[in-house]
Amino acid sequence: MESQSAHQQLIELVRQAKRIVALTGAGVSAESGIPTFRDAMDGHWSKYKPEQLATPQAFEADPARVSRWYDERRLAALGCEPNPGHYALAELERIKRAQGGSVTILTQNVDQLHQRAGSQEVIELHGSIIRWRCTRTGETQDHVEREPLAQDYPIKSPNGGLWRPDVVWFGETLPTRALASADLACQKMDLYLAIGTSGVVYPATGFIQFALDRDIPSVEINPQETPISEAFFARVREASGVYLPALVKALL
Ligand code: BJW
Repeated sequence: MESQSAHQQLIELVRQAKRIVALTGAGVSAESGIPTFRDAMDGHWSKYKPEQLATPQAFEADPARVSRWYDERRLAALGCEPNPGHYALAELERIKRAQGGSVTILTQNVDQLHQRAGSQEVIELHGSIIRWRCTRTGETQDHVEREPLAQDYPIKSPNGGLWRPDVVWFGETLPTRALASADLACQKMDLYLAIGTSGVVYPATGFIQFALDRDIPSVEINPQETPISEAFFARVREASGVYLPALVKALL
């Protein structure tokens, strides 16, 4: 979306839309200082691939390593603030709600920054890194404390289980309720946005098919091309923290 007229067209698309669905990914939090999922490894972790740690098999093989990685990422997320992209989406939701519409965020992010920015309709497709779950009972606990959860990992629960982050790993199914809510939102949407996601992970990346099947306009907002860029009606090659505030400002 290079030219001024294309930019104006997109503003009109958003202005006219009543029910917007925005799929978000790690790129939306990049400007908050949280590395994207596929860039997430540095220092001690540089010898691992994130895909190798984000699996039930990795947790089974080395629960200490996986728990430590997630606790470090939990602390990093808590130490970051929402950025102008998160706030713009929350503002867009307020605008659309005031007009009787909606903005539903389907987020693959586990950092809860959309909620902290004030977005109300946020569906966490891949869970939350702030919430941890007992492997034995399924009980969950929120951990907003800004100190490590343990000195020694893995973290044992009182009933003989282990605490693991309440996130969705590769090979695990997404929470049924989140998927059902996402499907419902997609069935009602009249504009689909995919923001800051590489578009390689299913089932989230498949939501574009809803838009294609129903001739609903769709926009990808990502500084980089993705494997599914061509499926979108329009593409914006800008950072979300720059583009979204400008878009929302243009609506006012
Ligand atoms: C910016 C920016 C800026 C940078 N502004 N943008 C073969 C074919 C099809 C499917 C499968 C298959 N084999 C296996 C599967 C299924 C599998 C899958 O999709 N695998 C693919 C890798 C092929 N999916 C699953 O297993 C899912 N479950 C499932 O399908 O259940 C049924 C089933 C079970 C068993 C077998 C088959 C089916 C579960 C997926 C769970 C994903 N979980 C993770 C980890 C969560 C916890 C954690 O954070 O550690 O979720 S993986 C990881 O990827 C994380 C992310 O949410 C997710 C998506 O990544 P995202 O957000 O797109 O981040 P990046 O880093 O990839 O991209 C960032 C983007 O931002 C880039 O494009 C940048 O350009 C951009 N960017 N700065 C805007 N400022």
